[in-house]
Amino acid sequence: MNISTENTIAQPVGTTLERYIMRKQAEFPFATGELSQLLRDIALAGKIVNREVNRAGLTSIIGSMGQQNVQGEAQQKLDVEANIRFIRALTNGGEACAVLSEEEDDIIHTGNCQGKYVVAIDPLDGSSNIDVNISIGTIFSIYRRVTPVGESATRADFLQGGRQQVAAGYILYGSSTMLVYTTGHGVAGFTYENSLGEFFLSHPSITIPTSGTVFSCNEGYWFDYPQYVRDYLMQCKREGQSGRYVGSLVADYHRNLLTGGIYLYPPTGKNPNGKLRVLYEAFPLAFLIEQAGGRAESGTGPILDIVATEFHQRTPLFVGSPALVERLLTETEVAPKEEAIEQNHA
Ligand code: AHM
Ligand code: MG
Repeated sequence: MNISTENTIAQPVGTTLERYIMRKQAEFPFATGELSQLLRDIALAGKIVNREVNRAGLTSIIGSMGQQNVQGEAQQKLDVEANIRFIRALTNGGEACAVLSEEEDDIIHTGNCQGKYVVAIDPLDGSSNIDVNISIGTIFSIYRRVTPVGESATRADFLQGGRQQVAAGYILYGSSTMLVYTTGHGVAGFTYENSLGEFFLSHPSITIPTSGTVFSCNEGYWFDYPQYVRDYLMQCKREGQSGRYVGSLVADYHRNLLTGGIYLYPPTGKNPNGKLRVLYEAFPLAFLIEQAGGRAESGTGPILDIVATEFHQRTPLFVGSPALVERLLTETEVAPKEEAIEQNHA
């Protein structure tokens, strides 16, 4: 039987995440496989969280924990479970010496002092959408540690600056579950096949369209937005562009990545530094977007140029198609130079 007959009778299932990671690792002669293992650990925890997200309505997992996380936000039960799942996978995997999570005040030492990497993670982003069956996500960022292997990780391992990331990605728990990641050589996307329990390569080389007709922001804060943001949005509306806002960063970001668009979380009166966190929301998404040909800015400079000084530091975020971000920054009276924002940039 020739290959084409074979393929007609039994269609190939495609490239698994596992095989893709191995292939990529083989392209780098000095790769030791540790980063590959880390990505596998994250994918494994993602599969488990995906299972819980899918069953959420049937189990007693939806609803609030009745407590707040370190940032004063109400914790959902799934927030807490996802946090446990990712930390456990990274601990058991052995490659990460420490983890910074949105759900924890301080870094978590995994006990793997020989591990060369640290991971910053938002285990379940879009908490307010958990109970209403709307897409949510996981966002992660990986650094090579700067402290000596064999010792305990310190703050310095996490506060290295956005351009020091060695890998970053997200998992979108949506109508399909997808894992999208970069190691600094382009962006690849994988779709989860439930019946086989595997992620398969579905988007081999993601590039964001140069421009687009979608703007994504919470317009409820309109009167609290800086004038340059309002001017930009007015321009979008005059042109008949579409407003699309799920309120889950990963979902809004993913749509704009594939179709072109801009996501805005500007500084507001309530949150003068924006709402989104530098280390496990803005940095990984900025790394991915630059790898996909897009831009991510804070209003005072590229997101990746920020050098964070606090684990849970926030930043305004304007991310998406390069022409749209450029337009926001150049065609409007850009960014009053609020001190608070400026402090973010070294
Ligand atoms: P979370 O990390 O507590 O879930 O908050 C982050 C979320 C993002 O997913 C989303 O883009 C944003 O907060 C929505 O905020 P708002 O409700 O202010 O529009
Ligand atoms: Mg979040």
